[in-house]
Amino acid sequence: MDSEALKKYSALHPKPAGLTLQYGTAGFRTKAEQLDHVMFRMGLLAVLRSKAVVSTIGIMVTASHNPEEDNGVKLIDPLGEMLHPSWEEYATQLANAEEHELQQTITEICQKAAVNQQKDASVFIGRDTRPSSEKLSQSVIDGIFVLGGQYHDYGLVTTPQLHYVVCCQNTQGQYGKATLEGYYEKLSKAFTELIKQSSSSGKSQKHLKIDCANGIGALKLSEMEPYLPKEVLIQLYNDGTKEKLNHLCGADFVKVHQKPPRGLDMKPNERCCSFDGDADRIVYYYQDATGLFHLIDGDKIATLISIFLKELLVKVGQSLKMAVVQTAYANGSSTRYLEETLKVPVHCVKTGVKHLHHKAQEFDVGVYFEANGHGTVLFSKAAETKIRHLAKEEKDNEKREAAKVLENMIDLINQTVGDAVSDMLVIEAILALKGLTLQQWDAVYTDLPNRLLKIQVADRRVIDTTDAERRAVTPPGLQEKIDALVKKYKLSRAFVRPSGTEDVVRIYAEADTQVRA
Ligand code: 16G
Ligand code: ZN
Repeated sequence: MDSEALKKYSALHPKPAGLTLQYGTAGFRTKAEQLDHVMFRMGLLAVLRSKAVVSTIGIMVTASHNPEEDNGVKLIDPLGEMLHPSWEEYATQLANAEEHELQQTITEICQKAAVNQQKDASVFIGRDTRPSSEKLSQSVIDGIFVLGGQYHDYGLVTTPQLHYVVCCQNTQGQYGKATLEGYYEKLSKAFTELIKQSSSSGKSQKHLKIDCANGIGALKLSEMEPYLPKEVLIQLYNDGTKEKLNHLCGADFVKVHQKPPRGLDMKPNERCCSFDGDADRIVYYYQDATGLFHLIDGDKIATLISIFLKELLVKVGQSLKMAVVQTAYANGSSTRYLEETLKVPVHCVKTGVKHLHHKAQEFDVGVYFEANGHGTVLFSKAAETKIRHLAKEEKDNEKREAAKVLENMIDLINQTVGDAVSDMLVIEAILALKGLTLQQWDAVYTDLPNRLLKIQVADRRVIDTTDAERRAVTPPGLQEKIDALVKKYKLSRAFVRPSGTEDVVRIYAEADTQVRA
């Protein structure tokens, strides 16, 4: 390491005095103007991580659904997963080191994490459409450069696209080509194959209105459109040419406020969906004939996908183990439907994609979704091999056809992380194949009335939780009070948890009526 160069470059990206930040659930996230030094240093860290695991590492500049003035950064591990938890601490240390401690901090990380500094480093970079993202990604590049890492700047990409190309690169192309064309080709080919088999071809495919949150989703969907079959009619709204990112629109806005985004004119029973600012979340919705708004959230998406996959798995007749992973926020009706009607095991884990992803890896087919619309499906290597073999070799027609559908689902789903584009195509394919309308899908179960609030307290860390954040262990007496309240109402459930991304405590409650919730 050239310590003079490090000093010189670091001085160009000075840390504001007294500022400390933490690598949280979604990496670093705060006001964009506070992040320049963090970007430079995450460039450094990506090089170290790359040397440590001798693979390409991804680094994404985005603050997802947060306001346009914010920004953030997160690292992507070799197979497209979130950065390994053991390195989150190093990220925090490096971001908070004072200028004169920087070199020493790097040396310490190298020792603790057994980084062989002689190894080559390779980093893939991507960014969202925020005005601050371009300059911040240049700071990332400075960090990579000063430690002698190789890099490829993918420029404007969705978060899931960057996860995808990182995975492709590290699996020698087994997962696909590490380019955006490769991504579009793989997904559109699988999608085209799938909808070929739909009898209601054309009709139910028409008119999907997509609210792109004035973000990257609009750009990338436009790029993808030429690859998609002509029957797919998508109309993009909030494409970022007029309004601000995430402002009164996007998946988070729609989910939190349970109302349509601004800038999308909705007619009764039209199929609509919203992406978030970096296109890793999606929710569907429609307005019924009486003008009532119906949200179809991540829980309903998980249910639709599970119904579809379960039918196929039964048809192929292999004993492949399927499960659904949710968080405490999953509506009680969805859990009950999955367990009792569909007879699929459900597991509850802590909030945050890494926890869901990790749990879902335990099954042959692991479906995971957060209620907020982030989710995907993971297929084990063994399951994938079996399915691909059956799709080719199976003599029984029905079994073989079912295996082919599963094979195309495997290719259509972005298994590295939740992906609004991929999830949208999965949902559209399932609706077409099953000939379902949004209303029919919505009617699979009825959500329990619920309420989600946040409050600011002096110190949110006094609340500690257990049982996948469903019970508070501290402060003493809190859980007993919640239990006493919950006992009074039918079908009720409630929990409090400290947020991992904001200085607030979140309170969730559901019950048989809205008033009781
Ligand atoms: C982050 C998480 C998301 C989670 C949310 C909860 C990732 C990539 N994103 O956005 O999964 O739902 O935080 O935030 O893990 P909270 O802890 O503030 O409730
Ligand atoms: Zn996002």
